[in-house]
Amino acid sequence: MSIHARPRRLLLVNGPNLNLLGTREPAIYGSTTLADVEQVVAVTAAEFGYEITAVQSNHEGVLLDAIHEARSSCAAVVINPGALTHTSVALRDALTGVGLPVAEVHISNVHRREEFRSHSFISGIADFVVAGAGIHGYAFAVQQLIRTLGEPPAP
Ligand code: CA2
Repeated sequence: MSIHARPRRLLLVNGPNLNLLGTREPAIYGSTTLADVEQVVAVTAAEFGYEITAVQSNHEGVLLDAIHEARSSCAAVVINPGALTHTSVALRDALTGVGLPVAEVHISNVHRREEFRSHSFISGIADFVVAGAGIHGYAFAVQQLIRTLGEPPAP
């Protein structure tokens, strides 16, 4: 049992191309921007007394490094891995490696789109998955993660 208190901070990870939110494909991803997403997550976390560290990158290694750093600085991870969802064993291994609770979020309903989007390398190690709820999915993910942080681990 660690003597250190768990940090009241969440890591928000957005993967490749999510910096384009609000600029194209509004029928799929809506018209809100990445800044809106980060704001929603920060406000929701603040309601529970949590702060956030937000990272978006189009480079997989940057995301891996941010996840590794979260091991000591954050209590849980909210991640929309973008297309890396469907390709990245490295991202899955990084999340498993740090051992923090993980919420996987997708803005669109990946199961109603091309078949290749239905497979996720992340879902099998995530605590839960939210898909198709737009950016509200991020707010739900924060609420649910913080709820479970207050509970003892499942047997
Ligand atoms: O639905 C999601 O949140 C996704 O993670 C978004 C990824 C996609 O590859 C996943 O299958 C599902 C793509 C993010 C790209 O976002 C854009 C936003 C606006 C314009 C172009 C891309």
